[in-house]
Amino acid sequence: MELQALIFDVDGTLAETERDGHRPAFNAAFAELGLPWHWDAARYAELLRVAGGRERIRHYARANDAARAARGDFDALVAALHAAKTRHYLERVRDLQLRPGVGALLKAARAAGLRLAIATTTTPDNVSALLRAQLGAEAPGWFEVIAAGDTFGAKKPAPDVYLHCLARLALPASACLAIEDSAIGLAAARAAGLATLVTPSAYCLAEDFAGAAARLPDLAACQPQDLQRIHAEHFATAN
Ligand code: XBP
Ligand code: MG
Repeated sequence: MELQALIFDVDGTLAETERDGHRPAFNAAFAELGLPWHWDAARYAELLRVAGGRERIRHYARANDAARAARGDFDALVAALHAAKTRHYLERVRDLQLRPGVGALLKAARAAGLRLAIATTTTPDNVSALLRAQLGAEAPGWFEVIAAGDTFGAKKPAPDVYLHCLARLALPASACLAIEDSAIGLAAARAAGLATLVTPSAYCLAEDFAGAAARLPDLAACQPQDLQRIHAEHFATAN
């Protein structure tokens, strides 16, 4: 089937948000709330296997600060940390830069008549703030579907957010191409039946991307026709 829509991941795919936004924001929140926690780059790369900020905090605390995680006020602490983290992230969003080729590809895809969607596990406000800050106030409107956060079922690597996008687009997976940066993102897209182009982000370079339709260092010089070729070759090989 002909390629009709692109479904973009956000964190790590549109920009190096994990390295330049989320990790510093988590650490700022830990400091603000007086916790003796700090996530360095190596630790954070491991923690990225757990999607979602609240889930990541819980996972880390259970493994590294079990006494605190067992306290009755732990849920309230996670909520307060995540709210502080989101505030710190939003303060940084203007300083983030899109990865090479992202802005040009979005514009070229629109001009070529491809439909656009977003499938991400991050907080919805983070997505619209990034799009507005880096692409202009009208940019969120370029996407027919922005599926973000935890309202669509299980987070990546579960396929739920992609299945939601496909349902809202009213397209079969075979008419779409997902663009991801991480192994859990690839797993989510593949579980939804999508051909997936991977452009690994800084913390995901060593991950296993078996099953990807293609792997590129970034989207620089990537044109809609390149995506059409990747999509067609994937389904030609799969059938
Ligand atoms: C990546 C993530 C996100 C962010 C944190 O999402 O795992 O959880 O690291 O975001 P994706 P929140 O690659 O799907 O865009 O703190 O807002 O949950
Ligand atoms: Mg990602």
